[in-house]
Amino acid sequence: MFRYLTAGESHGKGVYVIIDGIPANLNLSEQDINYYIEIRQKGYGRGSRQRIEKDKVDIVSGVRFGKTIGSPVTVIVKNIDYENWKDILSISSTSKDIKEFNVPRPGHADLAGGIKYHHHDLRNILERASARETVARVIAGAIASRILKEFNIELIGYVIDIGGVRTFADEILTVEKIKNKINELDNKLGVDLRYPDKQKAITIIKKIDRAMKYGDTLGGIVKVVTSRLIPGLGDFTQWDKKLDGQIARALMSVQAFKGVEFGAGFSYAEQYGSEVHDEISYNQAKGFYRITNNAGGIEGGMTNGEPVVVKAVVKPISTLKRGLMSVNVKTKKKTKTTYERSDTCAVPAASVIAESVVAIELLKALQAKFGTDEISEMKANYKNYLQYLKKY
Ligand code: EPS
Repeated sequence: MFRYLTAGESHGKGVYVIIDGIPANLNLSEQDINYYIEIRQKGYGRGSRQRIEKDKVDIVSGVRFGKTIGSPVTVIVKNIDYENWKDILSISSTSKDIKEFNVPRPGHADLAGGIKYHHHDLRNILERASARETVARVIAGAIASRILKEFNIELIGYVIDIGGVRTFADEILTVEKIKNKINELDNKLGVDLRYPDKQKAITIIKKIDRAMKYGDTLGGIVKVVTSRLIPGLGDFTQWDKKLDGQIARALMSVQAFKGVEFGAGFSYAEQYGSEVHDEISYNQAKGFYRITNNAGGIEGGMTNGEPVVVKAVVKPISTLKRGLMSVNVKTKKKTKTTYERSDTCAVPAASVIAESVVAIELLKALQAKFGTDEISEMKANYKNYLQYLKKY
């Protein structure tokens, strides 16, 4: 089954990912992956680091003559900025001239990580806690999406809120329509927002500009929507096999993500059961289906046939130009946080990361049902299930 480990410091030599459990005989190219990691780099409100990095992947194992061979796939991305950090992040030499990072940023891993690992130079924490690591997750997600495509499973991660400017213009739209809408709007406005509402997009741009001007940052809400899925992915029989639990965990593990909701989510609390449960219909062409999708496509930890719909909230970036009050971990003196550079808003990038981690969890559920070793074998098993569904 698909599993992966990531490594690399934000300003170290590169980002690395080893992925196990990719079926053999899948066509896989570096372009398939670069497509996603280029999108991850974009987004209105990103900082100057993204002008330095031009992320490009290098597949170094597990692929031969354009096809996976069943062994672990290793992918690396070089950090171009490493040239400027060679001394600070040197593997061997130590220099007295290196300035330590001793003032933890509220909202970041700095303080808890420093205490936990006995470090007072908090660079040892922030380098790995950095969202630069998400390059690796998007690589894994791109490969997962590549496999899902073989089963006609599509998904899209996009933005529905930045700084409280919330759109509902995407509701009831299919993956393809959402994709068209966000691409069309980004082209029209000449920005990368991945947001489907023109009027409100202009308000968001102004809000990000204002945050930038005042040395502040902004968060938002991202949403991932899939195409209609087969029922029965995931499992109700054991707590850790529940697909919604797996997706929620994957999303919550992304840097800066603070909450997740499926379908109607927290608004379930405000309504009667008669208002929210998705009543069941049947016709021969479609099989069982629902008119509404308040469940977000998952009931009892399993897909119910409708699209999976999940949202996640991303907190504002915790590195603020204007600074926040903190305490120096060496001197114990009260002081403002220091600033070198950072993003003002990374919500559009977060939406691609969300899409990636959801793709990985969906693929794992697909593999649990249809196998892992070889792509045509998985497809044959899948086809068999589709035939069974017609008869059920
Ligand atoms: C990050 C801080 C910024 C971001 C970085 C995540 O980097 P720097 O400290 O080099 O300016 O740009 O994100 C990326 C490098 C990336 O590729 O997404 C942080 O502290 O989390």
